[in-house]
Amino acid sequence: MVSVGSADRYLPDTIQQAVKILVVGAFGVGKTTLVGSVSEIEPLRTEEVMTEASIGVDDLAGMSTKTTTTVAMDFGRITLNSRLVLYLFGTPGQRRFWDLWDGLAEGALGVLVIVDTRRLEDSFDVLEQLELRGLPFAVAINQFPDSEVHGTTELRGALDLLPDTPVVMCDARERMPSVDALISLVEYVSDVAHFGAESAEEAAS
Ligand SMILES: Nc1nc2c(ncn2[C@@H]2O[C@H](COP(=O)(O)OP(=O)(O)O)[C@@H](O)[C@H]2O)c(=O)[nH]1
Ligand SMILES: [Mg+2]
Repeated sequence: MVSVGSADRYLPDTIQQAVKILVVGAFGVGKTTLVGSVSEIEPLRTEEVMTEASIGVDDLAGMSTKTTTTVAMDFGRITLNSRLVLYLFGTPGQRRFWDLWDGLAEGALGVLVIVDTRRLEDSFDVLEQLELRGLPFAVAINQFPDSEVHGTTELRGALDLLPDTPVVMCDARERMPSVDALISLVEYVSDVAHFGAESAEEAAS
């Protein structure tokens, strides 16, 4: 018998597809937060207190309380519906980690890019890299309390996105909007690759 406490850790027998999703974005946009919000297993984190060396490299402006930076990645899992499970790999967006992406992107279905509109320009490099690498992505705008509210049309323009790239508003601290962002990505990639995804209603349960 499976004990109550461990029930979440086991996948239902009905699961037919396990897919890998990368969660990327500039420093401090909320990658670790989002993976933590949605993961049904205790997320694995490799955070390290910032060293003197990375201070000044990782821009701390506006983030006085952030004292850790992701040095490798976050890992989490979410069962989207009875047949589909996502494995999430939160991957640092800083330039010095781009070589890591090659290995991590292998076999990935798609990428969720988290963007902080207070520092929009920090996301340009990440988006450009994804385009160069031909990785399909959706954009999740992580709304912080002091973020100005922008419409998706305006953001699309500012980020120079293709018309079919999904853009979703999100609060990385909240499970449902974060799950919705992942569903948008899966649906988008399904359309592109005729991947057998399920409807958002089933996934939201
Ligand atoms: N207010 C607010 N704070 C957030 C949100 N997402 C992340 N944070 C905070 O912003 C900081 C950076 O988030 P983190 O997930 O570590 O960013 P990462 O570098 O992309 O992994 C942390 O202190 C979070 O608690 C959000 O949606 N709203
Ligand atoms: Mg992080």
